[in-house]
Amino acid sequence: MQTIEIDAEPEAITIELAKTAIVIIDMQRDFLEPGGFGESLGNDVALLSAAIEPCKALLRAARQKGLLIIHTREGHLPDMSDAHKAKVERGDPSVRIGEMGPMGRILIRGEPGQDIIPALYPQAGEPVIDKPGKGAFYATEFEAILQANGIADLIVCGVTTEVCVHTTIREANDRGYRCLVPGDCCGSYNPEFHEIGLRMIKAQGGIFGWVTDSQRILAALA
Ligand code: TIU
Repeated sequence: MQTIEIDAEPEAITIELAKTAIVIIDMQRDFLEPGGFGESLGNDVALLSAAIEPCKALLRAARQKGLLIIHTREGHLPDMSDAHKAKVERGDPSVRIGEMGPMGRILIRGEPGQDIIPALYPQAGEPVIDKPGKGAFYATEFEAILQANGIADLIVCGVTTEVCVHTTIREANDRGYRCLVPGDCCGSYNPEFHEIGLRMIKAQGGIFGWVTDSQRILAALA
């Protein structure tokens, strides 16, 4: 079983490849492209695009090594029975969850906007978790898949750093999974939240996990 050490903060972390999954959180058109959910909330979606190439490079290396790769998508059933009123009605978005936008109904499963961006599209056999919440564990089969595959550690990428990435890491941390976060594979509509979000993960001796970057993971995988 191959074990590698990855340079990270607050300290290097040693992982077994067979027990590690790459988790790509919500790299969806609804968050990264104009006309989707992210823009409806008043955000500049271009701020997330810097994470695409680092994620792509990491996915390529992980596929070569045979690591388990899991993708998530935030979104709701077409009848919205899994969308809490509090989530749908909050704020003053230009288009609400479930309403029609240029990429179909906002954040609804099966609509073009809810799907993953072409550059990071899942390959056949890679699990895709549709989640109604911010975290990947809530109301999904995510943990069952991790357990069935003997996964102990997660390399967590995606968007947005302080929202769905953070929630997933916090949920994972409470369940005993170690999380390693390559900061350049994540992104936020608010660069300050991105930076502070990463600092929060690795503070206090790695209270939620470890922070690194794609280059350091690629070097360890080479
Ligand atoms: N708005 C925002 O920053 N994020 C979300 O609503 N969902 C995710 O982070 N995926």
